[in-house]
Amino acid sequence: MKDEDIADKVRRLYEKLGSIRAVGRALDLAPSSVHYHLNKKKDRTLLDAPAPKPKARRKVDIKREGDSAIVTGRGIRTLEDLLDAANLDRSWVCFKHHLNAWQALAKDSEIVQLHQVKAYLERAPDFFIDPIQPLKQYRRTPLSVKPTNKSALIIPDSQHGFRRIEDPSAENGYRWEPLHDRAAIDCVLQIADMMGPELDTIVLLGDMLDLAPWSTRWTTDPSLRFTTNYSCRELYAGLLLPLREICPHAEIILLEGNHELRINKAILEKLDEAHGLRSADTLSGNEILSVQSILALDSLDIKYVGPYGAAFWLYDEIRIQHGSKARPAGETASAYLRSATSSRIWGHVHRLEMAQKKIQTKDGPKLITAASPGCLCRTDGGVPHAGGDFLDWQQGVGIVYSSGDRVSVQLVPIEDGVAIFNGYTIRGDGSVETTTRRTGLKF
Ligand SMILES: [Mn+2]
Repeated sequence: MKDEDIADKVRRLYEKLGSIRAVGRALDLAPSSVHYHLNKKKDRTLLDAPAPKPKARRKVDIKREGDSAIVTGRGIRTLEDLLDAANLDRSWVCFKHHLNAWQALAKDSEIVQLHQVKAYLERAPDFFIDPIQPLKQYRRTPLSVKPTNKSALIIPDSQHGFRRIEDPSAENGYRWEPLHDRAAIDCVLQIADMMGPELDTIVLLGDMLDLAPWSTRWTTDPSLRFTTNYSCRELYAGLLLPLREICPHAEIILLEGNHELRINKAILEKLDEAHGLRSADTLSGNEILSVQSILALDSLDIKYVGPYGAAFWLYDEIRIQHGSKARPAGETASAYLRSATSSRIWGHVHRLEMAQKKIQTKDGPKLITAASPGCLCRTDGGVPHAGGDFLDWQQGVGIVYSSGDRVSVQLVPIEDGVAIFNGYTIRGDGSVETTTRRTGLKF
C-alpha cells in the first residue's frame, strides 16, 4: 500500500475513533506512526481541532478465574457504577476496591480528569444469598397466677457456628459441621419442657455465637467463613425460638459474652462509621449490625444484657455474668469464692463446677454459692480454641429454684447427648433431619 493510502486510512479512522492509540491498534501501527501519517497529510485541522474529547468513555474489563474476579473500569468513578456496568449477577461480592483519579494532558493542552475503579470480587455460595423466610413475632405473656416456687434455667456457652468442609460426595459440595452440640442443646429444650410453667426465667450465659470469622485477633480458617447467617439461624430457630414456644411466660435474658463482643470490636476496628448505625425511619431501636438485630431478639421478646461484663441479678440474690476467669478444673469456682460477697453463676470457662462458702453479714452467717454449668458446644476440639489438643471441657445446664427466702442452685451434667434430670434419662436429638425441620436449612 502506498504511503498516501495509509495516510488516508489513518485519517478516516482518526475521525471516527478520535484516538491515536485506538487507530494504532486498529491498523497495527505504533502511535508515533499514526501521528506521523496525520502530520504528513498536513491536515493540522484534525490534530489541532478540539473535537475528539476523551468524553465519558467507559471501559469495563472483567478478569474471571474460577470463583474470583477482578473488574477494572476506566472512566468510571464509583464502585456502584462499576458493578452496574459490569452487570454481574448478585452472587458476586466485592471484598476490596480501589478508586483512582489522575489528571492527564490532552492533545489540546487541556487537563483532563481520568478515573479508574478496580474491584476484587468473589462468588458467594448460594446459601449466603438465598433469602431466609421470616418467622413469627412473639410477645411474652406473663402468667396471671404466680406459682409459689420460682425456677430458672441457666444455659451456658453453645458457641453456635459452623465449619464448611469440602466434600465432593455432599449435596452442595461441602458438609456443614456444627461447633455447637445439637444433642446437648436438645437435652436443654427437653428439660425446659419438663420444668413446666414454673420456669419463669431463662438466662443464656453468652458466647451463644462463636463468630469465629469476626475475630480481629485470631486468623480465620477458610472453612469458618460465610457461616454467620446459618449460625444465627440455627441459634434462633434451634434454641431461642423453641425456648420461647415452650416458655411463653418466661423472662428470657441473653448476656453478652466475649464472642458476641467480636461483632462490635470488628466494626470499631475495621469500619467505625457502621458503629451505632440505625434505621433512618426512627433513628432509635437496635443498631443494625448488632446481636439484637441479627438474632431478631425483639421478635422473641428476649432481653439482651450487655456490654460484655454486665450482670443480671436473678431473684435479687445471684449475680450472673458471662465471666472472664478461666482456671483448671474445679479452680474457677474457688477463685470466684475468694472475693465473692454474693452467690454467682458464670459461663465462659466451659467447665462444670459448684462450690459454696459461708460469709459473715450483719444478719449473721450467709451461705453463698458459686457455679458454672459448663458449656453446650462440642468438647472434642471442633470449636476453635487456644491451647493444646486435649480439652477439659464439660457440658451441662444450671437450674435455680427459689422458695420463700431460700435459693437453691443445681447443675445437671450432660455427656454424649444424655442428661439425667428429675430421675428421667433424657436423650437429646441432634439429628440433621430434626435440625432441618426446625431451621428450614439444608445441611
Ligand atoms: Mn467466653
